[in-house]
Amino acid sequence: MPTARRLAHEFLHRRGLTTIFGNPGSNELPFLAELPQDFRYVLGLHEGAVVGMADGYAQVTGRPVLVNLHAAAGSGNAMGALTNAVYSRSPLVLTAGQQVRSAIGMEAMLANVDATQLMRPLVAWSGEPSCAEDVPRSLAQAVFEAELHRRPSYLSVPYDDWAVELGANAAVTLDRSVQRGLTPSGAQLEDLAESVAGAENPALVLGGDLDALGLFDRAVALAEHLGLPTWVAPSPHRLPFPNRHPLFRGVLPAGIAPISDALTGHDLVLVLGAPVFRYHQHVPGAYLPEGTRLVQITDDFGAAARAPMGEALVADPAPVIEALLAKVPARTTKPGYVPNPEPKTGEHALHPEQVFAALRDTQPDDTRYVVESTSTNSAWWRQMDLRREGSYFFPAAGGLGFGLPAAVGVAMGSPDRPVVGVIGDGSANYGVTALWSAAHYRVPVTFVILRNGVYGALRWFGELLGTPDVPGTEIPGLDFAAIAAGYGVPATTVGDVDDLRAQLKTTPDGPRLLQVDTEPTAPE
Ligand code: TZD
Repeated sequence: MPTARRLAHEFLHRRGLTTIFGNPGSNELPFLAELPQDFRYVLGLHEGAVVGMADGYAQVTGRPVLVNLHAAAGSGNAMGALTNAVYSRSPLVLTAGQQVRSAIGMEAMLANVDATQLMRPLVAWSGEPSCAEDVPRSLAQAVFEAELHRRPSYLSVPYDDWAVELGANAAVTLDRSVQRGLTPSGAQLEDLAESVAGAENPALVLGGDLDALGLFDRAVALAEHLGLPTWVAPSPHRLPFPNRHPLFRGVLPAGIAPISDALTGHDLVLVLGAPVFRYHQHVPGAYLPEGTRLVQITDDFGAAARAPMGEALVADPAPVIEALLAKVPARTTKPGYVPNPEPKTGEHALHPEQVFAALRDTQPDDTRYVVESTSTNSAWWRQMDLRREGSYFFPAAGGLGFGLPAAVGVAMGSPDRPVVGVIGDGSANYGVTALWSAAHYRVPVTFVILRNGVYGALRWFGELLGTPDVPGTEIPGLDFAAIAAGYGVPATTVGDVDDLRAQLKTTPDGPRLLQVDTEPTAPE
């Protein structure tokens, strides 16, 4: 009879979950034993980096990814990074080893006490099999829950379960398949098409989901077909539309009143693949301008239910886009792209705009950028010209520690496209151990560290909140060239802009880090 371990490996193999990101401990070893040859175990040295790498990998492959964590301590370390994976809707299947069944109740070392409660607020589903016979079914459920909800799931397994031999029923799980398909009814699509065709001045707001679902080009087709002014929904973690397209109006500001101002004059706002809305700084006001109707299309039940205003249709955005293209008459639009403005220059160090202009001019058009630089937001959008799907990734919940590991995971999951991580000198510390994984697995990724010596975004926020005099916003004395060398990544501190451009034109076959001194700026 096959063991629970054998069936679990076979199930993961059949579902294509053969790349495992993890940091193991004693409780996990029995699961990892006898791992088939074609599995790849990617070791991260801290669980925040493990989840960040897995998140990046899941986002570019669009597939569920297995994450291997150590009991409660490893799960706790992973939790900050998990907040980002929840909002990026990454189907991570988190597994944690549990003490042997007889030792959980008496709280032996490494017992994960109340394991199913630990991650519950964050994950789509959290479980622990009630007996060894239920291990294969529970693992399958964890995978399917993550896929169906597009949200991480969590499974704790007592480690004495793995060697138990199971009966024929347990193997039936191997043949299961679970699919999703959320196409709206014909009447719902007709209604929507009529609303759009009948609107005088409609607008489009696009969310990161569209990019995640491979709908970047279809979103462009829709905006062009209807000639719609197009915004990206606030706090974007991905870019669903080319940012220099003539119909692009920018990223919506993340405050209630400013969004209302930006949407003034539109009688219909169609929101595709985004929450309504992911606000950040609290700027109170009316949710929508007078006379504006908002219709949200999302496959995320929670996002539809919790929106404070508007109508929602829970559906996959793809059939909705195709129906609008087919049913609503075309309007003419101008082709071409809007040129970038001249970059601002710094006095004592490079202005971030000079760095971004250098990236734009030197890196291939299909480069994927993983960005975790919080005060350079407006400089970024002024200088970048991103025209391809899957070009931009940002921590979806604003939790720092995503950028550096996610850049590694993105590069591992998509070896056919160049990857650049643009990371602030504050942000880089939260996921810094991913440098070791990049070096160890020779992942071709360029990290550009913007060293401005401060928590720039917090200074800006301090002004906004009327609390400019807060402590703890200066971080002098960090040397990421030295830190990177310690983890095995070749690194250079760049001098002037010509030096930066010259460095960026070279293409190493492994990871490298460029440290650039930059002037502090404000995100808006
Ligand atoms: N801790 C975590 C896990 N996430 C956070 N978002 C913060 C703390 C708070 N925080 C921000 O929201 S931005 C920021 C912090 C500390 C400063 C980041 O500094 P940086 O970038 O050098 O990376 P800028 O461009 O100087 O802001």
